[in-house]
Amino acid sequence: MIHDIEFETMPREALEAIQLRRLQATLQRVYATVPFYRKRFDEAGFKPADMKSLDDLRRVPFTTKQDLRDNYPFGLFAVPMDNVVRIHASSGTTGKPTVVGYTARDVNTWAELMARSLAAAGATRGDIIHNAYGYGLFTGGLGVHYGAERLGASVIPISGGNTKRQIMIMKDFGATILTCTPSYALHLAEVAEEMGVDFKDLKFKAGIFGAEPWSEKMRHEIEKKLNLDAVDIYGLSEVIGPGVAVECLEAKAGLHIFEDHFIPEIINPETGEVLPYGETGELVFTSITKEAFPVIRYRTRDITSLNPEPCICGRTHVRMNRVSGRTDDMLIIRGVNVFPSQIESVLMEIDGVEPHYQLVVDREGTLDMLTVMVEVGEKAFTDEIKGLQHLEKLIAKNIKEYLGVSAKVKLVEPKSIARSEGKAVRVIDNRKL
Ligand code: DLL
Repeated sequence: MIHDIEFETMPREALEAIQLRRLQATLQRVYATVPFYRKRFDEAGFKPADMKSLDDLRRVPFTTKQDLRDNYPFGLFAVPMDNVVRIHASSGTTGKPTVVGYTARDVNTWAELMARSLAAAGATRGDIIHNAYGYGLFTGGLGVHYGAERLGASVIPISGGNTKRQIMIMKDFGATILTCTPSYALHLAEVAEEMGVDFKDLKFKAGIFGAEPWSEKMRHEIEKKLNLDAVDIYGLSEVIGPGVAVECLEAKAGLHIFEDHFIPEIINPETGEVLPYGETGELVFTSITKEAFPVIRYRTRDITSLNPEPCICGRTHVRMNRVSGRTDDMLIIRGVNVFPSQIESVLMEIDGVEPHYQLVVDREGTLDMLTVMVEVGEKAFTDEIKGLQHLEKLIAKNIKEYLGVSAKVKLVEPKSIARSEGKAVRVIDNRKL
């Protein structure tokens, strides 16, 4: 289902004309109202009036997470606080959170984009949406909530946690769409099984999962265990929250970026050079309709590539491939670059291994040690020791073979790795670097 036929299927030429107009207006506005941007542009010798074609965007300086931190909390807002009606923040792992603001019009834009996203996964006004993204400063809960109401669906604002109660409610209320992180979806499946509830007896048709990286294998696992179609949704607080990009149910092959609101670029994270379609690098966004907190060439640190091929669903917006990791997620283990998602792909190829894992990095003397803790299914765990040792060896061998790094593998009991209600914690780095 396409929520906004006019904009989501707009011919590229018309779309680009709108992008340029909106981009010019945004640059003028931030230059006039945000001292940080004025200074940055001046230093780079860039004037908003220089923006003559979309290609000129590459002349504009980048904005980084550090810039946001330096202007904590409200320094990059482009409107007076009188016009700000909502504030969210993303929890940083270290230090202060990143703070973002919305005007009434921004909240309206966001609701529209989330309505588009839910519709892309097949949701209609007849659906009951069980929304298990956390409500609060995190954008997941309220983002989905406003989109669901905009669509006219019934939304259950269950938020995260109290998992047994969630299972009871989804069953009794007959929810048809599930929204939560992919790791929490798997946890819901696990708890349902313990309670003797079979997802086949529930009414879910689709789930809209995001806020953390997940793999194609994990999609199949979720679809099988929860008996629904699983689509990927992407977003980040700095850009607006969830609803920056979403997969369509028809193709489930990459996420359409809502390009009438955000201009994506892929850059080489080392040099800042813009890369052509298809090449993998760091995703950069410029918002072109936001009022309170516009972002100009914001470096997301997310790694992906863009796919301009037309899609069977009819949307003309470019697709981004799954995010495979973040530039700051990368572990360097004895000189080898390792992304958690690469370990996940190796694990998911092996029978008997569950999609619950954690990477622990320690430093012994001057040597980095990577330990991969991974759960095995009940059946494998009750097997004899020999079988388990064989499995450990096989995992270590595959990691070495595919990633070129030696890891200690520790098989752990089913359900022994902490479950998360929101984003899963995949890496524990004990090195004091
Ligand atoms: O996670 C917004 C969101 C909520 C997206 C609900 C989707 C669903 P932040 O807390 O600011 O915002 O975290 C943003 O999460 O830069 C990515 O690294 C990661 N991320 C978000 N969606 C995906 C996804 C929300 N589908 C950061 N795949 C981003 C992989 C994702 N990573």
